[in-house]
Amino acid sequence: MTDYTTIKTTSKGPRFTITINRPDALNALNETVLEEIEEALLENLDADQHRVIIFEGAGEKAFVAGADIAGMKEMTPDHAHEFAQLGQSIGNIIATLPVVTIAKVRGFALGGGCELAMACDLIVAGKSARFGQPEVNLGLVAGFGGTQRLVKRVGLHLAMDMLLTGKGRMISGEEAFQVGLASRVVDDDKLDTEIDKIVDAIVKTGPMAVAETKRLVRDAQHMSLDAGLAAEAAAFALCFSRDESKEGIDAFLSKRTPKFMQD
Ligand code: DAK
Repeated sequence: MTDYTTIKTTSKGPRFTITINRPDALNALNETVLEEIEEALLENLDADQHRVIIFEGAGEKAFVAGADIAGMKEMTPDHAHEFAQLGQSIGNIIATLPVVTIAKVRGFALGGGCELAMACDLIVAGKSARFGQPEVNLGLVAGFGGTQRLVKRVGLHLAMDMLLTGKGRMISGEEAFQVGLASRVVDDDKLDTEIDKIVDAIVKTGPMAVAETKRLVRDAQHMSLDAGLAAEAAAFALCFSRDESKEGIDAFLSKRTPKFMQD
């Protein structure tokens, strides 16, 4: 594994974990963190081995408390544009990876941290989680998808409340689960066990079926229903040209565990 300065990566069987490792700055995202995450995703991930990518923050206090505010102090508009492109590129990579991405959130997930979590397929929150979009407190707008993704997850009025009142409206792990922002919520000390359950479930699924399902669900966010249904029918048909579905169906009918390989 590559040595990084602001993140740690671990590869264990089907899981690849990226730990944002700046606990003294509550894991704030500076350019180095973003570059290292991008490199870890593009160069260290092995699609034949890894089925799940987990993002977490080092320490007990924060997942990620946002973009690094100190690093933005002297930023020029051109530099801010490059920073924006880097952040958006990571969001796109996470969204289009053929494997499942999970944000494991304990403590603060603010600004760019809330947005990084929302870019993932699943958010597993500890009860200590605090989600918020406090960019307006700094005289900024959200820049990593917050104004777009949050409204789709939690609806107009809660998104407006969080985005317009900033630190005035952070939501807990429990509330995030109730409003559909978090996929699951558990006590902090049960987070790892809960993620183990998810990984155990995913390794029993067909990798191509999961990748296609992820693509269809993501595309549904910006497609008409008719176009989405047509894409789903095409993907369903394609399954029948693959060994993966033959194996899944045969295993079920033979009452055995399927052995899925990448086609
Ligand atoms: N950046 C840098 N350092 C941070 C930080 C941050 N976002 N958040 C916390 N820290 C540092 C603090 O400065 C402090 O450092 P020392 O003073 O110890 O050196 C240390 O972490 C511990 O923080 P506190 O002492 O403040 O801890 P408290 O428990 O008192 O308060 C807090 C915790 C999370 C409520 C507070 O730290 C806080 O309000 N932090 C800032 C949260 C915030 O405003 N986040 C949004 C940042 S703006 C873009 C992509 C993304 C973005 C923008 C553009 N492009 C793609 C265009 C995103 C923008 C943002 O996220």
